[in-house]
Amino acid sequence: MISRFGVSLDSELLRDFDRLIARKGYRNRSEAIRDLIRESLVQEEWRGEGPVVGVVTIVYSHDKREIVDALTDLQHLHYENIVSSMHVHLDEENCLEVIIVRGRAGDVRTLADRLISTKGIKHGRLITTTTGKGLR
Ligand code: NI
Repeated sequence: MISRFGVSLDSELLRDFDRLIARKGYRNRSEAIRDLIRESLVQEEWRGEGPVVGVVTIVYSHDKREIVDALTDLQHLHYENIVSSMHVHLDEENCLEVIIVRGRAGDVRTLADRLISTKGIKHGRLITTTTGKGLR
């Protein structure tokens, strides 16, 4: 079932919004607003106790063996929160690791923080997404 509702807002804000959604390729405001609402709901899931899914990306130099060891230890310690991981050799020196994580938001965030804060990591990021359950 579809519900319709009206939204009142500043015309300059609406103009900026229309420009933004056109650039992103949305066909209409409704699609863009639906995605904004879903994004808020997903971020709310991450504040709750329910299960979440995320992706951790880390870039580091494999020359530093202690980083590789520390990352492996961490992933074995938290194997219950790790679905899968992929390692890409970016060049002679740099590695990209992509780790799919799931579980309770707090546990997953703690694991991501520990991976990203491992000494020697050049760049790390947690992408917060959803199991899709309960999201329309
Ligand atoms: Ni590598």
